[in-house]
Amino acid sequence: MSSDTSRFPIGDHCIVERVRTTFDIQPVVDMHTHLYAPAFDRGAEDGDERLLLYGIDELLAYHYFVDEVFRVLEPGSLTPAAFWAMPTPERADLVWRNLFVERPPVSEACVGLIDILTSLGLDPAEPDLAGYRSWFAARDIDTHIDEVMRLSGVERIVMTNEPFSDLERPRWEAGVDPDPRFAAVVRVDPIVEQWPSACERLAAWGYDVREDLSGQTTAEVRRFLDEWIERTSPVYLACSLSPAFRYASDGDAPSIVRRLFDECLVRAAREHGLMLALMIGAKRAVHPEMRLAGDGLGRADVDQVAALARTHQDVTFLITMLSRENQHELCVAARKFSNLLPFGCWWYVNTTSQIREITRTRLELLGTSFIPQHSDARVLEQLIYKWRQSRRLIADCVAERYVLTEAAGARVTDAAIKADAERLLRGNFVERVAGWTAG
Ligand code: FIX
Ligand code: ZN
Repeated sequence: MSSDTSRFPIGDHCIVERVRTTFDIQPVVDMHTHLYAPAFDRGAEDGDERLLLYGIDELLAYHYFVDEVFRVLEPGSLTPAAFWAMPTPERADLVWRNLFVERPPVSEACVGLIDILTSLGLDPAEPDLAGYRSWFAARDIDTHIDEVMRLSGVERIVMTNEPFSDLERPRWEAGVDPDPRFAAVVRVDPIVEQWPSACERLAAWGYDVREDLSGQTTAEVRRFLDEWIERTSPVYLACSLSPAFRYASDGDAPSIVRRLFDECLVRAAREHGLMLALMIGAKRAVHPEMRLAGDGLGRADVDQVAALARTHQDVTFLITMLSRENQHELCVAARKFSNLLPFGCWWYVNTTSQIREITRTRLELLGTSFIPQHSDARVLEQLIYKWRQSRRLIADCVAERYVLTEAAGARVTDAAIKADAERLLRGNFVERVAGWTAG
């Protein structure tokens, strides 16, 4: 057996190939992305902001590369303001030159982009973007979506739909044709994270709400949620929360946040038979000038998650946390409360080393009763590299467990491997979505 413990005990055990092959072909339901069905951009004119992002310029404009390119530019040679003033193609050229031409691509996002180009049959060593641009420009978007979903083995793409987004809300209000390849989610961070400003906007939209939650406020917030659930038919409700999230009460009186959860978000989830996804740990705008690239992370308090699960044991909470330090605690909380469903290796822990560490911990503590991954893709073609990488890492972690299972004397059949791949890559999610249609 190899001495390299990073491969312990997987080695070249025959079961490894059976597991890898099974996971490679298992259709995936990607339960958290920022992708949109093309119908959201129907009627958009040239120059209009698009919701569905795809193609080489958007791939290189991805906020992960913004962080990384500023680290290699000559200090002071470019301010974030000057960077954002550049048109997208110019920003893409800058990223390509600095992160791919002038040095080998090494980071997760950089290697991922190379995987995308080669998977699409393109030479990843072009000195500039002209060739890629004409290739993508020739693609029909619906055919391209189907091809990317085929290459990534994604059966259905779950969107992140934001009623508080001034770009997205009008598209819904104008009417969006459903697309069976995409499922909706109602995402309402502002209600919890920026209640005062959310309250003002709800009031402006005609809801009788007050910042102190007096009067009909929580009933009106429920009406807002009910209307968006009616409009979008979401597969779950979602909210991201800062590391400082507190569900506890302030003394005897429940806090504003607690009432917004108990009387609005959780009640809406319960009454509509939906899961509530909480994405916890993002410190928004730690470097505001970097815009979407300016978010950081912090360690959150898993006791707050446990308190929610304990108070509402009839509601399933999908939970993902951004801090590496929260991952083991979340697994233990999920052992205590079966209505906690850990999902994904989110954002800054969506890296080779962290996916391996987190998935190993989850398998050791939770068996196969969790959702190992989502892509968080913001640009369509990212599905290709994110799922190729995660399938293999998850498969190898599962294979490690099977090797130990068999070493202890049990046998793991091909049917059992297939069943585990199905539950991990789609079943643990879709079986908790009432009326799930496979697209
Ligand atoms: O809150 C979220 O859904 C995060 O995933 C995003 O805000 C973040 O920008 C992202 O796309 C990370 O991968
Ligand atoms: Zn996301």
